[in-house]
Amino acid sequence: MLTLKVFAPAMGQKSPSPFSMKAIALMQMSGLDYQLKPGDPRKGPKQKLPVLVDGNKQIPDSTHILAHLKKAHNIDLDQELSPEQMAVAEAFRRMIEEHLYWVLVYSRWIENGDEVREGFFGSVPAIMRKFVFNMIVKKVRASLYGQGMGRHTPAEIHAFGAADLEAVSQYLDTRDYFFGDQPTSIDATIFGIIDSIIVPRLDTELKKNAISHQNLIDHHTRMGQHINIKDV
Ligand SMILES: N[C@@H](CCC(=O)N[C@@H](CS)C(=O)NCC(=O)O)C(=O)O
Repeated sequence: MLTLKVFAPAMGQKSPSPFSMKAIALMQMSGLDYQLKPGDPRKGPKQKLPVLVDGNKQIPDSTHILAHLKKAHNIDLDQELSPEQMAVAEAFRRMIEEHLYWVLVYSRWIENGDEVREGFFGSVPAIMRKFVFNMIVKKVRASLYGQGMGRHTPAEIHAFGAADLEAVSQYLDTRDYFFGDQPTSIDATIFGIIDSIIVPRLDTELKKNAISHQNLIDHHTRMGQHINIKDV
């Protein structure tokens, strides 16, 4: 039996991470039998989640999980794509996962710290909660600075988020899914990030921006129905 380890549900999401939501979408799209388990990133091979456990193998990273589905289970979610579409998908995936993701991190941990602290660490005794949260925020700030996003002003960061969402929305256009009427792995990536932007009850510029693109909201709803997210 396959096991997908993700962050436990929080802030209204099945898992409060775009990569975990993407991995859930990929597993649902694969049609394979699997169980979902809350994981601890510190115990994972790369200290991050999601991790797929397949027998005695651990596969960390949503990209490697996608590749594993193809290699080990002969399930290629992108088999209908042309080489050109594969290239476009790869470029959008990098933009979402290596750029837009950091705008999301900023909007959560830096701009909405109080809500995120209660949403993520509500079960931690109150006396410890601020301490644990402050320690993590320190690490998040350092990561944001190291990656580069954290060196910009709030207005600049909001503009980066708006431009990335605009690009996804423009390319998606009026199609049901990114490349037509059938979802592929890039739709799982888009689902993961949009879910993480719009589902938590946080008042962010990024969310305002996302919900101004009706085709992104419709895509999120459509993907949610396609993968039966309510039943996960
Ligand atoms: N490239 C990885 C990224 C996974 C990732 O960044 N996960 C974050 C949560 S969104 C994480 O586990 N962070 C824990 C930590 O950094 O301590 C993937 O695609 O799975």
